[in-house]
Amino acid sequence: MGAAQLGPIAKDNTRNEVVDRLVTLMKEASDQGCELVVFPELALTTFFPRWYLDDVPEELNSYYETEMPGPETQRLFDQAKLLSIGFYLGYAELTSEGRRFNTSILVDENGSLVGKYRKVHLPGHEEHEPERPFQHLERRYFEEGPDGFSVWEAFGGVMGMALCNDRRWPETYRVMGLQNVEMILIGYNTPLHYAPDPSQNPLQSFHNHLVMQAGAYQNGTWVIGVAKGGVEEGVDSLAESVIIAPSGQIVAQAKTSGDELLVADCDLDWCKHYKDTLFDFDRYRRPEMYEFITRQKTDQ
Ligand code: CDT
Repeated sequence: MGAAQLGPIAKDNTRNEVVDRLVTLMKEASDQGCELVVFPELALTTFFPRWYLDDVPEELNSYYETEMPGPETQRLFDQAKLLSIGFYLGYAELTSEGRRFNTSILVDENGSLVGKYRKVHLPGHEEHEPERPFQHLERRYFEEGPDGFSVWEAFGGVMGMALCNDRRWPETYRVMGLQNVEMILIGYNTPLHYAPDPSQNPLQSFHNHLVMQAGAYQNGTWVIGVAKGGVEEGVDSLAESVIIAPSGQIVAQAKTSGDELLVADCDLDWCKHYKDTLFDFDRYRRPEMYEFITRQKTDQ
């Protein structure tokens, strides 16, 4: 497995410049024997939800893909096929009906689409909040994904996808865990400054690993968390990409906040150690005790 962390993408970087970086990391992954390489969330552009762009709609639209592959991304699919390597890629999707999603895709070693995921948990806010040092307008620029968490049989196992904020919610992992997932791929963009409660700022790193390690262990699955990190357009974002085993242990971690490939040998049979023992769902789960979880959002 390769986890291809990206450093910042500037506002005026072209798609071609970004795809060059992705291809370089993909080739490196292939050279190191990877079968699958994971790129971050919104990996083709800068993290544009940091700006309120209602007065410049043509700029806003420029951040979305209307085709996948499109003219600039076809190269990535061709390269994958040439190298016989799969990939996960996050991007902003604009559908032919004009719907906007924060999306990821899983592509196999023949360059064919395995599955598509549209982000379920959209963080941030809908309206311009000028008092913030920067915006987090995912709730303005995207619709909540309507399809939930699926899994796909690919790469000799059961694969799942999620995006960034999803990783903080235990339901994300459990819904896929219940479908016997063996590897969950998660791209993220996490600013180090959290405006609604800056007391959380120094805990970003801790929380990042806490949730993904817990999700891996409690569901007996691999979790691959891949950042777009570093200072992007003045906003510092968490790096610390990781490959986490079903034991909850981190087996590889990024050392930089730039473009960096992490590699690990991920034996999917390791999942069985947890799925067939302590977390034997069939034997030990008590779903009738958990009805609150799907009946309501809160205790209201
Ligand atoms: N991209 C994304 O989902 N980022 C959020 C930032 C915190 S909410 C403003 C995250 O959960 O990491």
